[in-house]
Amino acid sequence: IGSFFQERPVLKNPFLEDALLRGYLRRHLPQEAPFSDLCAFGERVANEVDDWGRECEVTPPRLVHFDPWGRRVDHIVTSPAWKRMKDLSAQEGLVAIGYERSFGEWSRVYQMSKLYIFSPSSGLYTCPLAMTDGAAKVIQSIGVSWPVDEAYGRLTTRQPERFWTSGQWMTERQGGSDVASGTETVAVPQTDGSYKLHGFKWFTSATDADMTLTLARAQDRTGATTPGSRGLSLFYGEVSRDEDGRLKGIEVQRLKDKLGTRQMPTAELLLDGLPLSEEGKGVASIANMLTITRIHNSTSAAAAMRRVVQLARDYATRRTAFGKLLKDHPLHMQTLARMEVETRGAFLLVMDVCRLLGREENGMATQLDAHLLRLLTPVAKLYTGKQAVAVVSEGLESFGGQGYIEDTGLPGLLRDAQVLSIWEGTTNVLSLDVLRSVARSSGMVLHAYFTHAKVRGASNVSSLAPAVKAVDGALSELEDFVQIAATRAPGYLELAARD
Ligand code: MFK
Ligand code: FAD
Repeated sequence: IGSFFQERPVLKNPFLEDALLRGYLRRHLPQEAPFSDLCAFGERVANEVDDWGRECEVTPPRLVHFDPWGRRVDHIVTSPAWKRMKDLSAQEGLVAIGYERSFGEWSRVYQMSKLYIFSPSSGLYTCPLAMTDGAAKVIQSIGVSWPVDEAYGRLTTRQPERFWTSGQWMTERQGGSDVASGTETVAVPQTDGSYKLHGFKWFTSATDADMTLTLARAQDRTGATTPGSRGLSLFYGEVSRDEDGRLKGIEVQRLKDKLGTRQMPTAELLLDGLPLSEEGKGVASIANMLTITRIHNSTSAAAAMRRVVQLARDYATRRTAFGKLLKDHPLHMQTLARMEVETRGAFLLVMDVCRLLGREENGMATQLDAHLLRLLTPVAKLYTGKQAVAVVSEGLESFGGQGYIEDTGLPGLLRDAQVLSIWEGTTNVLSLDVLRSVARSSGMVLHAYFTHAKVRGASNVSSLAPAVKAVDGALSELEDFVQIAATRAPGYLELAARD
């Protein structure tokens, strides 16, 4: 078989390898304290956690419907590595940091920096963490009182034995984007003030969660429900088992067979009699969760790009073609440089959103900050989701054929990137969310954006003036735009059907 064996790309400490991350934190954070934590965590990710992530990939979860004696148990069996990820997440404060707020307005930047280092090695554990963070945020914004105070404490703890993760069960067969008309789950009031839920949730990720937030239509005394968004309420439910290990009030239909995110269980669930207490604000309440999970999504997208660039850069110092290392081929370096530019842009956009979130949560946000956060959250999610697929795909090509080989661990990066533009709102749905934010704020989010661009030192400030003016006109044109799009769409379908 010959004597040549190619050296593989080596994952080094992702914090130390990331000059932009370190530079950004040094420039913005008032204290140096998180540096030692991030550096130590980066070391742990490279030397230990990355292998666990791989183990999650090759040992995907499986569903055991029945015990040996034929009783229905619906056990979701996950790998030991997946369980270690849960303990690690608590110990490292991957959710807690955002709620301890030891670094004031910079706490979110610190937390997301840690997740950014962790994400590509996490075996998709960042998914339950995103939903856990989102659930804590919803509980906090609704008010941390009984019975959810215990849950809040568990979601935000650093103690592994107490730590809980949460699900976010919104999607039903009829509607993932349009949950307002797609949700058929009904909540039947019980005499003790709780509700029993009856319905079928079509996508439930990280189904091994300890609790969930979900949407349902509460029945009134006559058994009637209200259609549309106004009829939806938000429910909290604990996922518990009886002494025999059977899930209480939940039936797991099957685990999904997915393109990627295979490390993590995504189930179809029948909710039947799950005892929940109503929180009562439906879509608007879960919007707080969406803000957090969309920021996590953006962080994971930037992280996927960074990881593939780091590995490709390393590989360029080890692989020789046409008599010289890849790093000495200007064309190859141009490709890597383009990936680097995309990655940097994504990182800076995401970190700015995290900065704004941190300011809002610490009572430091100006009106401008609040508008920017509302506008940039969907923009960052939709843009970085698309970027991640393109950059990671390009990244795979930079390893040549090896980029396509499963046990290098590289193809998984692309599979897992593909979901980032789909879940948590598809690109078009988020584009509409941007329009919603413009309309609801009477255009103030766009004014905030252009003002921000000025404050942040746009080189040609005067050129922004016409743009600011255009924003006023744009609002009235929005209606026309939507109208035109709506009338042209059927035309497109007719055209496509022609020979
Ligand atoms: C690695 C990281 C991974 C992250 C975790 C991944 C695992 C989870 C995977 C999932 O995919 S979970 C499911 C995610 N599902 C979605 O993202 C749903 C996509 N659809 C939307 O986003 C729709 O826009 C939405 C369902 C939210 C609303 O559609 P509607 O029914 O047309 O909403 P409408 O009537 O305009 O708004 C209802 C209320 O919500 C309004 O408030 P009010 O009732 O007070 O008037 C809106 O202002 C509010 N709202 C909607 N979107 C909002 C929002 N408020 C703040 N921010 C938003 N983005
Ligand atoms: P549809 O809403 O049917 O969308 C189909 C297409 O139509 C999309 O291209 C969309 O952009 C477009 N479209 C829809 N509406 C509009 C519009 N108004 N204008 C223009 N275009 C539009 N959901 C959960 O609740 N919890 C989970 O844990 C969860 N985990 C998931 C895990 C995975 C791996 C995946 C793939 C999905 C998961 N989802 C989960 C579901 C996910 O959030 C939805 O699939 C997603 O929101 C899209 O909804 P849908 O599948 O119903 O697509």
